[in-house]
Amino acid sequence: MALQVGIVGLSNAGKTTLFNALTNAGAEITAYATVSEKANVGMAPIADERLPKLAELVSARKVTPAAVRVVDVPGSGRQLLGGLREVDALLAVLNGWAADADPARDLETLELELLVADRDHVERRLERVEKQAKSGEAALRQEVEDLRALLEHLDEGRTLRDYPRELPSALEPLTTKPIVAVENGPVGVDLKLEAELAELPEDEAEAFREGPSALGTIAGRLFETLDLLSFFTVGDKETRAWTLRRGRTALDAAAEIHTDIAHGFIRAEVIRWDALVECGSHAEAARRGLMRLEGKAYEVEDGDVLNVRFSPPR
Ligand SMILES: Nc1nc2c(ncn2[C@@H]2O[C@H](COP(=O)(O)OP(=O)(O)OP(=O)(O)O)[C@@H](O)[C@H]2O)c(=O)[nH]1
Ligand SMILES: [Mg+2]
Repeated sequence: MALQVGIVGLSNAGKTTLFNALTNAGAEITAYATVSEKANVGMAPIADERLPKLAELVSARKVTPAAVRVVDVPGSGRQLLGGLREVDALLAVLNGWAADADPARDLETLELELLVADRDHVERRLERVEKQAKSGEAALRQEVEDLRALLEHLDEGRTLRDYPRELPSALEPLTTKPIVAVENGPVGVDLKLEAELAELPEDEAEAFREGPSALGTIAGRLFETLDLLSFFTVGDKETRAWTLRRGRTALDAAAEIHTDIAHGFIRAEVIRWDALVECGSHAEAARRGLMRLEGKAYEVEDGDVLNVRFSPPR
């Protein structure tokens, strides 16, 4: 399951512009607040300069970067924000380009809107569970009590993050998700330019930029915030980058590739990407004794090239 990121921001902050820059999906940008309630959903490839080097080794016919699923909802209304409850992280776009821009103030306003949306979410859940609890089931009665205590906490002007107890497990709050703030404008990231560059071939876009791609920087901050790493699978049919949470195992990595591969997992051949590039081929790497055989519990490291041996399903 690909990682999911939700774009949030006040009306007209540049959310859809960021969505287009990340996904090159060409969603409609308007100078007025969007009236449609349709979310934009797309895949954003994560650039990784190690990938083409690995692909070259095997003359891969297909090169597939890792990708995150990006969801962009118009405005910041409560119902709309509900569409973001399943994402892993939030990207907050702050207007830094308008004449009266005040990104710090906007971030505060946005955080407040997220909190209000979460309070609504808790209240609605409470109403629903109160009805169900009439059946007398103990677990439900307990949840009603927990939700009431939480609502009281929020109504004292406090946040979900500083709630001293564990949150009821059925909740899907927004304000406890990791949040990466992106200032849209001359000081932060020029998203309008990035969205235009996304439509150009990579080498032409590169020539326009002075430093590293702003989107690369955003992806880097997401990786840091979510504690992610990249691993690779290298083959002549397809060479591909994947993302995984730090601390996960070879078995988790296998499941990321395909559930059948995880089910039939026997061993993983592992080599660091730069060692493989230096050797020039898997055969040479094996000859030099640089390919390790690892089991299911092996903790995958950033830059690992994995080849999972598995018994196919019968
Ligand atoms: N000058 C300038 N204008 C920008 C920039 N980013 C976005 N805009 C403009 O701001 C307007 C709104 O951009 P959108 O990306 O549609 O904003 P949004 O946050 O998706 O808006 P809603 O979905 O309506 O909430 C458009 O007219 C954009 O062209 C920027 O970096 N500089
Ligand atoms: Mg929009």
